[in-house]
Formats: sequence, C-alpha cells, structure tokens
Amino acid sequence: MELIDLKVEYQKNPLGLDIKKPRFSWKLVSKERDVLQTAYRILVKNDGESVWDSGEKDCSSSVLIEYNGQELEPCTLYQVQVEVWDNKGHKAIVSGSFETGLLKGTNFCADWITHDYPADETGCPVFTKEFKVEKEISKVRMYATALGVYEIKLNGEKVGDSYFSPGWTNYHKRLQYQTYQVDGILPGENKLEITVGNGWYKGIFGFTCTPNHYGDRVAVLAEVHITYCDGSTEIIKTDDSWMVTTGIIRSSEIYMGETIDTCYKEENLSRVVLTTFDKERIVGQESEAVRITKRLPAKELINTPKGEKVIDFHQNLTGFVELKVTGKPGQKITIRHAEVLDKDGNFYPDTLRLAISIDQFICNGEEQTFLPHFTFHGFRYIAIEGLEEINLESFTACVLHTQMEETGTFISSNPLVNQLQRNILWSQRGNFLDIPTDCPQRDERLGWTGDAQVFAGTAAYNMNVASFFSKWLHDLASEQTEEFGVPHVVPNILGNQDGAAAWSDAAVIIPWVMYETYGDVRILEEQFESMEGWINYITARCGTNGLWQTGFQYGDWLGLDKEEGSTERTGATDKYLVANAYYAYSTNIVRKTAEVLNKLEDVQKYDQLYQKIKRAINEEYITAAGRMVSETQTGCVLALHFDLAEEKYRKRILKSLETNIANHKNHLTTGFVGTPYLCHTLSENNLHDLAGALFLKEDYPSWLYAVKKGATTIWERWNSILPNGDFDTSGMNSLNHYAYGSIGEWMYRKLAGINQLEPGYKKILIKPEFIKGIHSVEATFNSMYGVIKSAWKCNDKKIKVDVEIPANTTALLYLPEKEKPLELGSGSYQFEYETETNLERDRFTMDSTLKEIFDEPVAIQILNQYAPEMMNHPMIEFAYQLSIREILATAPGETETLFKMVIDALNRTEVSI
Ligand code: RAM
Repeated sequence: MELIDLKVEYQKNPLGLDIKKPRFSWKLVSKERDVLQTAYRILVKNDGESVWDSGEKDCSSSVLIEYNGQELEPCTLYQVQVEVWDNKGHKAIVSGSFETGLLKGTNFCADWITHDYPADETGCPVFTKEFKVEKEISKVRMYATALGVYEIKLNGEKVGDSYFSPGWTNYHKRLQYQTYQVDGILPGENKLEITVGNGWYKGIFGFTCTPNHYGDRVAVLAEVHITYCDGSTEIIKTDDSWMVTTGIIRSSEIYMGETIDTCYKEENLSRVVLTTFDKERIVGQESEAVRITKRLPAKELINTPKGEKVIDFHQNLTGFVELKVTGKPGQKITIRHAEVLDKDGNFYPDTLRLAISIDQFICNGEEQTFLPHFTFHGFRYIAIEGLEEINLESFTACVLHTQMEETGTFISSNPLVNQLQRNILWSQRGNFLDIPTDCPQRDERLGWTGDAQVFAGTAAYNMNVASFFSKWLHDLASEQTEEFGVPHVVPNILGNQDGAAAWSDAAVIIPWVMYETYGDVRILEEQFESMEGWINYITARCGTNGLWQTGFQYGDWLGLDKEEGSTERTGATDKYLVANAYYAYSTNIVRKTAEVLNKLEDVQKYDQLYQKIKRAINEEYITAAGRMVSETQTGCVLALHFDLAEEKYRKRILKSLETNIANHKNHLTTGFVGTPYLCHTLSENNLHDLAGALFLKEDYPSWLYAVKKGATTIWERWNSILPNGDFDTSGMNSLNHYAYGSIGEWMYRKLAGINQLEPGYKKILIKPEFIKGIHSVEATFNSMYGVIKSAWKCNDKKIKVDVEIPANTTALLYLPEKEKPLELGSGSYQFEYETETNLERDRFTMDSTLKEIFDEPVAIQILNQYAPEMMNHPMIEFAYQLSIREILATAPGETETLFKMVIDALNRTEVSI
C-alpha cells in the first residue's frame, strides 16, 4: 500500500493558506483488493518542533481531517506527515507541507497607495519602487492585493503566473490577497512594478456598461517579506515612498479589450497618494488561481467574403490571443473577437453585444510578444487588421480559467456524444473564471446563481470545484439579506431585487452538492445560516396556504413551451409551481443538512415545514385526479424528481410526461429548470429508453442538434443557430453558456453509472444503464479517495464490464442485465458475459422528422412532392420538423413510394414502423 496526493484544503503544499484549522486528505493506493484504512496518525511540525500529533487514531476516514494542534502562526511553513495502517497489515507514509499566509488582513503593515490622475486618464497606473539588497537571501514571499486587477513585475519579469488577481468578490465585504514565492531578487538594485487595471472593481460592467461599480480609483497594497541567510528580515511595503506613472497599457477593460502601446514613454514619475480600505475585509485567496491552462495554435486563415482576415482556432474558448510579431515602430495591429461566422462566412461579433472586445498592439520595431493583461474574451475567431502578411504561427490562443484539477473523463462509442462531453467541458473552462459566469463573451459575464445551480452537479464530475464554489458561496452569503434574500447574480452588481426560485436556491443546493461530492461538512457548517436564511425568506413571503405565490420569477427560463410567437422567456410552466417546487426541495436539503450537522431541533422544524409545503403543493397544483396544473415537461419533472406529488398521483403524472414528450416527437421543450432533471426523471421511473431516445435526438431541439451544427461549446439556447444557419436575434444569444450542459451529470450517473452512496464516495454505486445508440462507455471520476472507473461494452452478443474501486472505499455494482448487485471492495474487476441485447439504434422511426433523416435538399424535395402546401410556410425550417407519419397523413396514398425513398436515401439503417 502506498499513500499519494496529500492535500491540505484541496491543494498540494499550499502557500499562503489563511485557514486556522486546515484539513488534510490523502489517497491509499494498493495492488491488493479490499483495502481499507484502519488507522492514521498526522504529525505537523514547524522547524522540527511538533505542533500537532493526532496520535494513532483507529479511523477509516482519509478525507478532510481537521487540524487540531497549537494555534498556527502567520507566514510560517509547517511540515505534515501522515502515517496510515491498512487492514492488510501494511503501513505507509506520505509527507508534504503548507505555509500560512498573513492569517488576518490587519496583519498587512503596508499602506494602501493610489494615484491622483484625472478621471479621464485611461492608462493603467504602474506603481514602482526601487530597492537595494545587500545580504544573501534565504527566502522571499510577497503578499499583495488591489482594488482593480493587478500584475507584479520584479526587474521586468512577471511574479507568479496568475491572472485577474485578486479575483472578483463582494469588495464591500471581502477582498482577497495573494501570496507569491519570489525568486528574482538580485544582489544590489531591484525594481518592483505593480500595474493595476480597472477589472471588476472600477471597470465597465453590467448590462448598462457603466464603470465604477465598487469605486472610482484603483489602489494597491503589497509587501515583500525578505528573510536573509543571517536570519534577519526586512519588509519592502507599499507606502508613500513609492512612485507612480502610466505605462504602456493605454487602456484596459474586461468587456472592451486592451490597448498596449510599446512606443509610449511616460517619463514623469509622480509620488503615490495614500488611501484607505478596511483591512478587516481582506482575506486570503480561497480558490485556485486563474491561469493560462492551455495554448491553442491558430488552425486556419480565412479571407471572408467581406474581405476580413480571420483566424479560426477551431474551438470556442475564453482567454486572449498572444501575438509574436516584428512590426514597424508605431504600427498598430488590431484584433477583434467573435464566437462564430455567419452563414455567408463573415465575421459575426453580434453575440458579444456591447462588449466590443478589441485588443490593440502598437509595435516598437523589435521582435515582440504581445498579450493582454487585464481583459479576456469569449471567441473562436479573430479578425486582424494592421498586418500585411498573416502568419498563423504568430498567433496563439491562451485559454484562461480558474485552474481546477480535472477529475472526470467520459468517452463513448458515439462521436456526437463525445463532442457533447467536450463542449460541456469547454463551457465549464470558459465560465469558471474566478466566479461561475453565465457566459464569457458579451456585456454580461455575471455570476448568475441559477446557471451555477443547475450546472454544479455536472461541474463537480468534470473538475474539483470545492474551493471554487466555497469561495463563491462565501460571497453569496455576504450579499444575502433578510429583505431581498439571495441575489440573482453574485457578486451582485445589479442592485437589490427580490430573490427568485431556482436562482436564489443556489444558496442551498450548491453546498449540498459539494457535501455529496467531497464529503465536505465544513461547507455545510459555513453556509448553514445562508441556507436557512433563504428558506426563511420564502416562508416569510408565503400566503395563508403556505405557498410562495408573489413577486418576480424566472420560471423555467428559456423553456420552449410558450405559445408560438410569444417573446416571453419564462416557459409555460406555472412560475409559482416552479417556485414552490424549489421551496420544498431546498427545505428538504436544509433538513438533511441539519441532520448532518446534528442540529436536532432544526431537523424537526424543517421536516415539518417540508411536509407542509408538499401538502400545499398537492392541493394547489395537482387535481384530485392527478393532473398537474402545468402539464408541461418541466411541471411533471419537478413533481416527480423532487418527489412532491403524492404516491397515488405519480403514475398519472409520469404518463402525462410521456405523452407530452411523444407529442413533441421525443424532443424536450424544457428550459433552465427542467433540463437538468428531465433524463434523470425518465431513467428513474422506468422510462430510461425514452431518456436515451430523447438524449440522442439530433434535430432541434436537442443537445446533439448543436453538436451537429458544429458547436464546440454549449449554447444558451436550443436554437442559438437556427436550422437554416440564421442566428437567434433576441439579443440574448451566447454560444458559450453551460446551463444546458447540466445533462453531463446524467451521462456520468446513468450511462457510466458512477454515483455516491455515501458523501465523498466513501461508498460507491456503480450502475451503468444501456441506451440504444451507444454500445460502449468508459468513464472515470477522480474522487477524494482516488479514481473510480466504470467502463462497459455491449456488442457481438457480449457484455464486458470493467470497474475500478479506489482503496478505502467499497462499492455496490449492478452489472447490466444481472439481477443481484455485487458488494465489492477496492480493486479492479472485469466481467464478461453473454447477451441478446443489440444496442444498434433503429435510427429512424415513423416519428423521426424530415430534418433528422435527410439533408436539406432532399427534405425540400420530399416536402415539394408530398406536402407542397408546407413549402409556403413562413418558417420553412419548421416544415422540416414534420415527421414521416405526419407527411404520410397528408398524402395517404403514397405510403409505399415515400417509404422507398426514405430507405433509398438512407440505405444504411432500417426504418421501423
Ligand atoms: C441571462 C443570463 C443567464 C440567466 C439570466 C436569467 O441574462 O445569461 O443565463 O440566468 O438571464
């Protein structure tokens, strides 16, 4: 047995940890089967002196064990050693370290510094300090933060590799600082430069594109702690001895882009101005930093019909472009960004709305590498001006996001599904940039709570999002009030609005997802007040019937079931049904949380409330005969999935759901609320085949429709790009919006079958379920205990299953088509057995649509021949949505010919009637 991955608060050997009681986690790895930890011992030392010895604990827990020793000192390195004993008589050791940060914002001894440039100065200020070093150095740390976003350079080299520090928090309450290891100090003269961009603090932001959301002047606070070899120490800190100038970054805005003029020389250094900002609000960086995580080469140069010079990176992404170039002095190169080309092949930046996203680089005649500092863009294409000759090798797309560990993989035999998984992952990368944003490209990029809530489960499979979400949840709680509840966006720059269901429920649902995924009880402890606060907010707004039926709601946002022509975006499901469904669901989570936290009175209180809401929902929204008030897909899904409907009604509601789906030819019509649960509901109610059929639909509306349209990220709308290549022009059309990527959780849980039976996957359920159209799946999830694998194949009359269970966990495995589950200990297992099942899809049925079966020209031909009146339909693309059955109904005599045509055209699969 071996121990690996010693983590302190989800990080390996963290620096600048600002937590008084850090938690330790480790993984056991063994070639043997059925390995369990029987005991552990944790030793923490500072300079050889023990500060904590847990003693040998007879305990199987290896995840998030809390430090319980002497009080930790600031700026101190601690060595950690963990010893573990297993049930096979082995012992192993793993060691690591952590270094504390300042532990308290008020431990900053530096002064806040700013400038007194006029308000219309757009150049980013550069704060500078020269200092001399005369002794030999043993260790240097730097602690820094800013109002704005900052970058530090020491002797011309960037310190650290993070971007957008200090990150976006509710600056009225919390501001993070960062800790850096600094290696570049030279004997003799040194120069520190800290450049500050407007960022979220002062920059243009929000729908109104207005500046100064938190303040109108950027500022910096920083200190360099030098320890010399002789043991003496020195601190270089921001104070009134620093100077300031405006540098080569002539302007920078997150939405608008950055202009860098390397010919610009500002010789005038002026003295900084001292300023204040409450140091009590300063906290250590809580999640991983934003970094460049991938560099993608330019793939294709396109001369568009309009004459634009465009580069295609073949991937919609979030970040910026690095350009290597030798230009003439003063030569200006302009880079514009877009997610897509229009159907004529021209550059189409309209999805960005007012966020113009233009970077400009002004050359100085030398060979130069340009990349922006304080802006990011959502793009796949760039249009270049100001360069005679375009060399693809000069352009690199830098992908930027919070650098979380990727924990999930999912591959199947279906290439479209694999592309869908890649699109989900890319939308997660693109929108987990310090906060969970709705989209990365337009004049929005806000921490919409609803989007984060529906996607959190999927996100937690793909990456370790524990620190990311706990940071954001701290902000959420800091913005929550009794009067307005939980804001729709966090950090909240939209002002006070009453809380809304599914959005504000992020306060309750996300902590619970974190607990289930990572076994993290502390998130529940920290958020409990916020979770309860949200329920109390609703309760205070309920009528005498115990239901919440007042105020603004997003309903089933962007649901497709509104009557034709409606421009309302809230879907057809009764908005207050959605609101009360979430009210019940969240109340039940708060009840379960109280149970975990051993708050017995609260367990009772929320249990009673939960029962009461459920009763009221049944009375108000379900008739005595079991009909839902909103017989929409989302209405039925919520009643079933949130377990709201009384047992006696479930059958009827399920039937309504099935009928509704059949009426839409096995397509979904759900919006943000129904989509994450739709396939789960079907799979869990004996309609898994239908879930599979709906999941694998390739025509609008479906997940694979976008894939077939060439999407490389998840779209905001099911029809962001219409079948004829036009765009949705509602003014709200992002091509990188992860909400509908929430299907990812179903793919991991049902197709791969990886589920937790106990929080943190201490006990695992593996239960893959086949669907027609996919004959193999291989998925892994790197849990807190180690890698869980579930892979299966079903072809040639054989089923093969291959699973891996990490040490110190156990699993329940349901082999496909076998009755009894197997209880497994850790280890690798392979199974092979016979089957009669054939997972080839009867790709097309009588209910398949024209568009699904044929390319456009053939579809037109068929329409012309069999349903000519449809050719005059104002929206011809909707005519393609007719099914074979419907067309036959209009031309009853022609059945045979049409069928022959169908089969001829396909000549590759059977059509079942
Ligand atoms: C849009 C956002 C987001 C959604 C809200 C309600 O502006 O893009 O996705 O949560 O509306």
